[in-house]
Amino acid sequence: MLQRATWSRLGPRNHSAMWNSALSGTRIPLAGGNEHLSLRKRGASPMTVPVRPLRFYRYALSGHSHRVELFLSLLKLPSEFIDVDLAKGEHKTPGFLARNPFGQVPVLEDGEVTLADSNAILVYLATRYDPSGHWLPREPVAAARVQQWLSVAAGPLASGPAAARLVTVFGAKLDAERAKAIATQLYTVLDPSLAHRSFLVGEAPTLADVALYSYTAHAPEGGVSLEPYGNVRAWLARIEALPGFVPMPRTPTRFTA
Ligand SMILES: N[C@@H](CCC(=O)N[C@@H](CS)C(=O)NCC(=O)O)C(=O)O
Repeated sequence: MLQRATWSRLGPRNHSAMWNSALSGTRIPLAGGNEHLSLRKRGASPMTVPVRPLRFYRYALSGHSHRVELFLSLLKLPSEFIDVDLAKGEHKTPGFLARNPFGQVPVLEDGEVTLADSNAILVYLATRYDPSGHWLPREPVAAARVQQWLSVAAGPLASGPAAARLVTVFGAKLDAERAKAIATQLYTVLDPSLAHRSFLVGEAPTLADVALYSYTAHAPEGGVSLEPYGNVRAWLARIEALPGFVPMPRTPTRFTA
């Protein structure tokens, strides 16, 4: 049986001066110095909220699910969570396969729209429900940079730290050493790229940060230590300080780095 948990995050929260300036159309400098993200002015695009709560099919210990859960919370969108028990194979039942033929969580339903794939869902939510425009900037270079990191999330993040954690937490029969080597390569690139900017695509958080957060924060559960990567750890802390941040549950494992 799919378990349902009603969950809703509505109501005003304190926004930092940066977010207020973002909402009012301030130009936020991006990495590299010469590029700027022109944020849409308040009211320039319709501020839409779902007619009814979004239905979110997830597995609580899945980083792919968590990145969507995190973004729903950051956007304060009313949502209903439906827990899919992967251990019991609920993701391979006809009912679930009708929602996602790949038989994977997460899946989002918004009225008549059904979407699978975490990054696709992030893009949908940002495009539809983020009036500020900063989570998925339209400025060409910034948009391309966000996409670049989404590809990293679907590539080395999945085959590196996420795969290493699958081995230690879920007993997956994967090559743990290879996964850890990919993770090391990834964080060796990621760490210096965060040396001179607050977030992956500049001074404002974007979908890039949401997509890379969950499996990076939980990399030590897979035996991937973040100790050598001070910039990465500082970036994780900045994401955790965002209004609306929600963590993914930690999984105790004897392999934790
Ligand atoms: N590309 C997909 C990957 C999702 C994924 O790997 N989901 C895992 C849980 S983290 C899953 O459902 N695995 C079950 C399976 O593949 O059978 C996404 O980004 O949503």
